[in-house]
Amino acid sequence: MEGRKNKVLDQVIWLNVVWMTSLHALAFFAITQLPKAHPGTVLWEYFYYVMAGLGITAGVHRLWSHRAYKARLPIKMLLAVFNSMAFQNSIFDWARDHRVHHKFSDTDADPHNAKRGFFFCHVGWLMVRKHPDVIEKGKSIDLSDLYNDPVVMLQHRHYKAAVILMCFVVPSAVPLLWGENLWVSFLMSILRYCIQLNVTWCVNSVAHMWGNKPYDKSILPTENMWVNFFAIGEGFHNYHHVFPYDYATSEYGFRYNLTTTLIDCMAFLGLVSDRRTVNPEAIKGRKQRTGGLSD
Ligand code: ST9
Ligand code: ZN
Ligand code: ZN
Repeated sequence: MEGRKNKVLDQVIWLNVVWMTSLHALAFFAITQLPKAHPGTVLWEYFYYVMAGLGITAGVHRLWSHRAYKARLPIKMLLAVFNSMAFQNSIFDWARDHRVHHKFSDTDADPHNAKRGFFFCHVGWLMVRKHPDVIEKGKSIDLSDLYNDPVVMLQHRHYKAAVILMCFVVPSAVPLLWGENLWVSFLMSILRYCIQLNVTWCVNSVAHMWGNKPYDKSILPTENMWVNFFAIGEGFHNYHHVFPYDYATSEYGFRYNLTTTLIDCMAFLGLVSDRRTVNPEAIKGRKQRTGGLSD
C-alpha cells in the first residue's frame, strides 16, 4: 500500500534522468581512456578526490549539518571551496536534506528513504520530486545557523559558478601544466566526480542495508568497513545515527578515519575547536541496551 502511494506520487524529472545517465556513460567511457592518462593526472584526481571528499565529510557533514566542532573563518572558507569541488548541491541544501534524513530516517519524510529500495536511496531520489512529507516535515528543522553563516550563504548564492569552476574547469585545466590532453583531463575529472558521487550515495544505500548494528539493532543504518574506507571515515553509520553529534563519527576516534585525523590535526594547530564527543560509558550503556551484532 505504502509502495503504491509512493508510485502515484513520484514525478520523474527527466532532465535529471538524462543528466545522471550521461554522467555515468561518460564515466564508463573515461575508464577506457585511463591508459592514455598521464600518471600525474591520475595522482592529481586522487588528490582532488580527497580534498572534495573532505569538503563533504569534514565540511558539510560534520561541521555544517551536525555542528560537531567549530572552525575558524579561513578553514570554513577552505571547506566551502573543497565542498564546491564535490558538486553535491550547496552546503545549505545538503545540510537541510541531511538534517531531515536524521530526524525522519527511513520514513517518507526522509529524502532518501532506504525502505523504498536500493535504487531509490542510492540515486533514484535525485531523479524525482521529493515526497510531500520531506517538504512538510522538513519545515520543522531549525536552519537559523545556516542562514546566519555568511560562508554558507555566499556559496549558496554563487553555487552554479562555484561548481563549474571547482568541479570541472580547475581540475581539468591543471593537468595541462604537465602536457595532458584537455579531453583526457576532462574525462578524468568526470570519472573522479562520478566515483565520488557513488561512494557518497553508498552511505545512504549500502550502509542502510548491509553491515552490523552494534549500537541500535532497531534502525536500518549499519557499520560497513568497505564504505568506510572509500568514504574516508563515514562508514560507521549505525554509530553515527545513534550519536550524530560526535565529531569523530565513531567510537574509535582517529582509527580508520582519515577525516577525524585531519580534524584532529587542525585542532592541534588551533584552527578548529569544541570537538564534541560521547562519554564512553554512554556508548557502553547504549550498546548493552539496544545493540545487536547482525542485521
Ligand atoms: C548529491 C547529494 O549527490 C548527495 C547527498 C548524499 C548524502 C549522504 C549522507 C551520508 C553521510 C555523509 C557521508 C559522506 C561521504 C562522502 C565520501 C566522500 C569521499 N526540508 O530540492 P527541491 C522545499 S547531489 C524542507 O528542488 P524538488 C524548499 O522550499 C548531485 N524543505 O525539491 C525548496 O525550495 P528552496 C548533484 C525542503 O522540487 C523546495 O522544497 N545534484 C526540503 O522536489 C524545492 O526543493 C543534482 O543532480 C527539506 N529537506 O526537487 C541535483 N527540501 O530550495 C538533483 C526541499 O528554494 N536535485 N524543500 O528553498 C534536484 O534536481 C532536485 O532537488 C530534486 C527534487 C529533483 C531531487
Ligand atoms: Zn543515514
Ligand atoms: Zn549525519
